[in-house]
Amino acid sequence: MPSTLITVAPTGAETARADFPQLPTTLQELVETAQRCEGAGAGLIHVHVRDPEAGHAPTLDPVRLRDTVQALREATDLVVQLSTGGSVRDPLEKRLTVLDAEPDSCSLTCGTVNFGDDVFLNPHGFMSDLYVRAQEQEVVPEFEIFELGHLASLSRLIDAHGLPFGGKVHVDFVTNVPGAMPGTVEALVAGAQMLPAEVTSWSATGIGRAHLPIAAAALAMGGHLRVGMEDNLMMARGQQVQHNAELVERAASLATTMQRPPMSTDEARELLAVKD
Ligand code: KMH
Ligand code: ZN
Repeated sequence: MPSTLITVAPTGAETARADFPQLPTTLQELVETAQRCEGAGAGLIHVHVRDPEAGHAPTLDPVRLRDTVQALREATDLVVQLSTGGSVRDPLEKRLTVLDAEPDSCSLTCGTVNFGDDVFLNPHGFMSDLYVRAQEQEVVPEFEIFELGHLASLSRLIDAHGLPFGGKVHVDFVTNVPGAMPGTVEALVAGAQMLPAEVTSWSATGIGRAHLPIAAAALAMGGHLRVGMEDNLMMARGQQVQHNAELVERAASLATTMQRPPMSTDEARELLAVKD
């Protein structure tokens, strides 16, 4: 029976801790979150680090990043993926240094995109540098697709530099960001039909109210799942998420019902070909 990679994105860079106190932002909370989510069926954790001494703001501080990777490795078997997207205010040069923390995987967004009232910058030169650095530093990228044209940028990167470290190509559709690709079945089907031939697996997430319908559509289409408070803060209308494990549990239950049970962390490592 084919299984499902469940990625949890527990924190993100956009939600303020002051507005949502259950958001995990300290290292201790992140580790506890990772352990519970692993128990609930997650195979990979997508991490944005916060600085509790600076109002829980997003940070790319190299020591915090390295400590976070190490703590998650010691406490769980999850594939540890660091965000190189950071927040919309992080400089490109600093985003490249995320790889120095030696995560298993890193996100690599395949183009600039409108991001609510902001712009999330990913010019071609930056993507190229990140792609090559990830190859050199033996980190497996996950290609974030916020717009269908990002798939053409991914092809351009593969054509120019060859396959990523490990030889697999995993794509994640991030749908329903205000101003970008909508969180609709039609958009997801269009994306899946346009995937470059080199792609070996894909997952999808829907921001906000697209979270559940995109998960259901992705499962039906043979894709994998990403869930978490980075993308969605509500279980249902009027019912806030209290812990990321609730979203992982719901995803695992849905996947099991669809005869695609959650994959183990070993299977996740094999799927993505992360370094041993
Ligand atoms: N925080 C967004 C600006 C990623 O992690 O690579 C970018 C983002 C994507 O979350
Ligand atoms: Zn992210």
